[in-house]
Amino acid sequence: MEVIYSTDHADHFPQGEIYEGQLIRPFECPERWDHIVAALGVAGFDHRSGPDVLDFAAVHAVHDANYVQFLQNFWANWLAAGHTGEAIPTMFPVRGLCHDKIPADIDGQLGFYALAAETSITAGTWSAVEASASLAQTAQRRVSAGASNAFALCRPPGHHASADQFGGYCFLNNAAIATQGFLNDGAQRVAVLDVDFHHGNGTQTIFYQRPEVLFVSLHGDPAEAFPYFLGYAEETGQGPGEGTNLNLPLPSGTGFAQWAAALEVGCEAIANHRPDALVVSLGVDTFKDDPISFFKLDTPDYLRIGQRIAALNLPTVYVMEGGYAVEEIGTNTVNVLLGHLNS
Ligand code: OKP
Ligand code: ZN
Repeated sequence: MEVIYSTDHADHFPQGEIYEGQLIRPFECPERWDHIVAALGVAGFDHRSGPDVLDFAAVHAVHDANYVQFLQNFWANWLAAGHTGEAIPTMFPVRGLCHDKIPADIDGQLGFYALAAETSITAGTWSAVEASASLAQTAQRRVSAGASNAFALCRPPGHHASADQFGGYCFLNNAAIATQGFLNDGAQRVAVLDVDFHHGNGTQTIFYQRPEVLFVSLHGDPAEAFPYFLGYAEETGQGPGEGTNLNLPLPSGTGFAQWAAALEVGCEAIANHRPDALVVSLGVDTFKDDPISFFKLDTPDYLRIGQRIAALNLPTVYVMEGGYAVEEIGTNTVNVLLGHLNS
């Protein structure tokens, strides 16, 4: 399995995350990447490449052009406004205080395009975000060109990013860009399987009305877990996309037996969709010791996840999402890939 990766991820290293009333060192940190690369090395994943230059065709097909421009130009505009610290949104268009007009002021824009306040924008954020998206696109193009599978070691992650919102550590939706890339390159139908602990609200909304993309997500029940306002089982798609969204929310304490039963339901739905390609939003924050999640998966379980996904027998792109038990993130991630290859 080819690994697509880039050291540019390190350009995004926010110093602060608002968490439980304090500004803490963010859970989504550069060392996550180091641990994954180290584990890939130990496991012999020696076929590694840098990304091709990002082609914005697929990006603009899933993201709002003004939003992309906002991200691209944000730091220059922030500095021009006289701000020097990293940018943390504090006010949002919410119930009763909501308009489609984009504020002229950069602070207003920051809130307009944000869905949560834990995600800072820094000087190097765009560089890392662009690189991260290019990894997903490069992996997709390798698979569209005939490879059976590929792993895009994305950082920052992407599945919370909607067409025009960042948050939950995400800016561009890497999995959605890969999915759209498959369609652009000739796939009739694509499935996205999101196994990150958190619901992939961004990916869901991007494809909610699109019948050719099936979105399946296993995640912590939104009544109890971020992103709180989406991810319920009753969300099944809309209009022409009705029936192509499958949410499998699970309760606190879910262990592998229960999680694997939900995976089985998800995999059957994927097989029924008859996709030409599969994109896996691979988060390993389902791990028992993850500091911000509440499932109880253990390291060997990740081998079985990869095996089950491989049994779908589809051209597959794995796109890295979350995982915050930093010491174990490498082994858990690599176990999914090893399970896939040794199924
Ligand atoms: C990103 B990914 C809840 C705090 C939630 C944000 C979590 C973002 C997860 N009390 N913080 O899906 O791994
Ligand atoms: Zn997550």
